[in-house]
Amino acid sequence: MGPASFIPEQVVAQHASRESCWIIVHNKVYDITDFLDEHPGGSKIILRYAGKDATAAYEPIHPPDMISSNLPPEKHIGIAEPSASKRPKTAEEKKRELTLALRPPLDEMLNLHDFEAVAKGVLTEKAWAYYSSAAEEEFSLRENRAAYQRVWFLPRILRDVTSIDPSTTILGQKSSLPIYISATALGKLGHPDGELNLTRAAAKYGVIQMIPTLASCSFDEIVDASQPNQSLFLQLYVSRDREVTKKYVQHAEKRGVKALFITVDAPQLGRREKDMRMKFVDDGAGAKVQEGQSGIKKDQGIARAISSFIDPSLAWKDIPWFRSITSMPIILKGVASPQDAIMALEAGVQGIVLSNHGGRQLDNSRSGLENLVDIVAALKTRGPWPNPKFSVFIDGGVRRASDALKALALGASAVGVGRGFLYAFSAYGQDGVEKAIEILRDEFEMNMRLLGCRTLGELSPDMVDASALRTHAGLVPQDSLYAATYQPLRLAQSKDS
Ligand code: PPY
Repeated sequence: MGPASFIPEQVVAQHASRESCWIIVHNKVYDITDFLDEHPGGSKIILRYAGKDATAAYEPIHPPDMISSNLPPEKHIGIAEPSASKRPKTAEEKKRELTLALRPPLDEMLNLHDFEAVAKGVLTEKAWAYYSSAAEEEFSLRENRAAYQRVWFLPRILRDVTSIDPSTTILGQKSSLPIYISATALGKLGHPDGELNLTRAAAKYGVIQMIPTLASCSFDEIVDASQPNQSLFLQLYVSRDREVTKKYVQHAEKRGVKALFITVDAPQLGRREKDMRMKFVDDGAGAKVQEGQSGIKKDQGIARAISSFIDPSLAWKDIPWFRSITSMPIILKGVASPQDAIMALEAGVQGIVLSNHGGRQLDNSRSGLENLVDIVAALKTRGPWPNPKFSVFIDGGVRRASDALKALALGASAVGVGRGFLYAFSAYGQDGVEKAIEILRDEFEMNMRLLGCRTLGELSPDMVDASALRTHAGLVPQDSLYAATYQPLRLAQSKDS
């Protein structure tokens, strides 16, 4: 193909079948007929865009160069020549523009819940469904927050708390706060700059970002956007093709990533029904075909549609292999029982994340906070505590510095915040993430001062009362900040209703 191969959109539109399937991505025309059956998300989803511009659907869920570097050059057909009349904006796009214009000024954001409320208004329905959804009844999602309401502080007084320092070291890397940005996928569903919003804000504030395997931006784009002294971690979904995983991990290490967080709680994706239900709403992006006629089944949800590469056979026996391919610290993300915590210690990894994957995997699994108490007790029976060679992290439901301080007092080394930052950039881009970090920093300063802790080293288990943590009977005050943004399940809709 020469640079002058301009293809009118009407010509692309003629290749809209399984026999000849062309799509436009980033103004380039590709013939993906032979690739249809190899697409990890299945051929059906691509066929919705046959003969059309697939950029909006492609962009949030694929690294930008994935199609161009995987398709052989002869399948790069040319450059799309846009038709004179551009597609009119959909009702949802118009609504989104309006809600973006009507966002409250950033300085009205007082806490991380506020970003969630704004994000809910500005995100597309699909993006909100994907980000906010959790598995089945969403019990674990709600429990992640509720658990924090069952731990109470016992502050100390008269300790000269003029200066407060919430900085720490996470896996040997300096961090201005005992919080890291946890991996959340598909950042471009929320904002055109996707995960780069996090990278840039993290650099400015000395916070560590965990890069997700399923980022919308490519791994290299994210690393290229980071500063030389900025620490990055990597979250890993292990592929069925171990060579792919090996290349990815070794490339990350070469590019300076400081730790590898292997996700171990997602051998199959949980049923996020809010996300799955979205597929019953025709977004107008695809051909107007009826289910059954085309074989297109619209019941997958975004996450399920792209998860088939994850290897369900991953097992303890694979840990030595990971050790052999990298010298980064290895952390298992998604540990939820004392037995597994001890097995991780004995397997020689450098840490664990107590997580139920933001309530998105096994519903009814306990919160990381509740597991923390039992797991710390179990680890204490097996060696020194705190153990400088084995870190315990937790994530899920963290929205306040006070949440993090409770976890730290109970033995966590640091705490991951995923959705909190995701909603911050969905609502306000990089500025939102910076504001969210500032809010947390101010909350740390105030809470530590009122607790009587000048440094995180002065926090101790006797500064919290966790005796109610095991109470699951709903004896907690109503969480109205949370309730205002929680979206209950809805009946399926048709486009016209
Ligand atoms: C999640 O959605 O919870 C994820 O961890 C990311 C993801 C996205 C799509 C497929 C599998 C996992």
